[in-house]
Amino acid sequence: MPNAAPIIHTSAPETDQAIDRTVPDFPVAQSSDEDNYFQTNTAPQYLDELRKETSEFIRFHQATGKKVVLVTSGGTTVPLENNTVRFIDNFSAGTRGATSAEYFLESGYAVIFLHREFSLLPYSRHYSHTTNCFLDYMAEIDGKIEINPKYSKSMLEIYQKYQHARDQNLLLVLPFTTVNQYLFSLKVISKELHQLQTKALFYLAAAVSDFFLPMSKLPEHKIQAQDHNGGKLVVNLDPVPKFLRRLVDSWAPGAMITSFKLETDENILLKKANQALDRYCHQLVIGNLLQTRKKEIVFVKKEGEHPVVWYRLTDEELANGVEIESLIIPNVIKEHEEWIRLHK
Ligand code: 9Z3
Repeated sequence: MPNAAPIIHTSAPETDQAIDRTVPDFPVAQSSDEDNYFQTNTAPQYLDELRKETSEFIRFHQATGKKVVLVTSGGTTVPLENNTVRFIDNFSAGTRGATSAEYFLESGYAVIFLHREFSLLPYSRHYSHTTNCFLDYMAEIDGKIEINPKYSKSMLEIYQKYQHARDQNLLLVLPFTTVNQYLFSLKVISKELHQLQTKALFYLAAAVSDFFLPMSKLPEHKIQAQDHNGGKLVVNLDPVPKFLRRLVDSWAPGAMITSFKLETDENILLKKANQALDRYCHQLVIGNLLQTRKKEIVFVKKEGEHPVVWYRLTDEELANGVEIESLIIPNVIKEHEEWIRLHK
């Protein structure tokens, strides 16, 4: 839950894991190999705590009988230094993930929300990253600070849903910052979710970097301008391993897996979505373009009567605040129900 004192924090680098660069012949990671990734990159120190929290949450919902969805959300950072001053990042604010989590909760799912720390959270998203400062939602009434009556009705509705999720232990909020933290967390959570078999759903909306600097190549300290040719910094990144393959065939076989495919060129979106399905053999790819992601998305499946279906909002719906996730989630849930039915 987004409670007052979360135990795990991810945004500060673990500097005591810095590698001694004076040791010669430090092995260079073969990052093309998925399994090798987890041997040559260091696990976050809090990983056991994350496993414990996940396992307790899943055990709790084995008893309630609820379906559990893992929603990943937000961008990942790629540190360029171990004591991280510089890093590569991407645009994602976590709107898709935070919004989707709310619709899943309202549809009766328990949600594990693995998100980029300080990106949008379910429910608080309505107030946290708007152009309003949170103080703009307040008003001084008779010498006391209160919610501005203009916002109080809508805020009460959101607050009640948020409290319901808290009271019923329906939302487990777990953070990551770097792509390395994301990958280790995904693996651990997936293996825990495996226990739920078909009742587990993966909804991978985080914008995960395709490139990273393996720990074996990461400089310990801030890169100095004079160390480089003419003050230029040339960054040579490795490909991030194709973790989806492992997720499908060994971390959580049995679960239904939905991934997102992001492109900026509409001419290649469907081809890339199909390629992902061929490569990883999971159940559903949701394609979207950066430019229109809040307005239209496409479901791409391998089989079935309608392997490609577009969902679109009209301009009027958009202007009235209708969210595309209100179309996405019921249809993902339909696919999940069908998945459970077929694998009984
Ligand atoms: C998405 O495509 C998400 O819908 C967005 C949401 C990141 C576009 P916002 O956070 O944006 O609401 O602003 N996520 C998946 C992106 C991704 O990295 N997919 C990988 C790929 O395309 C596969 S897992 O290769």
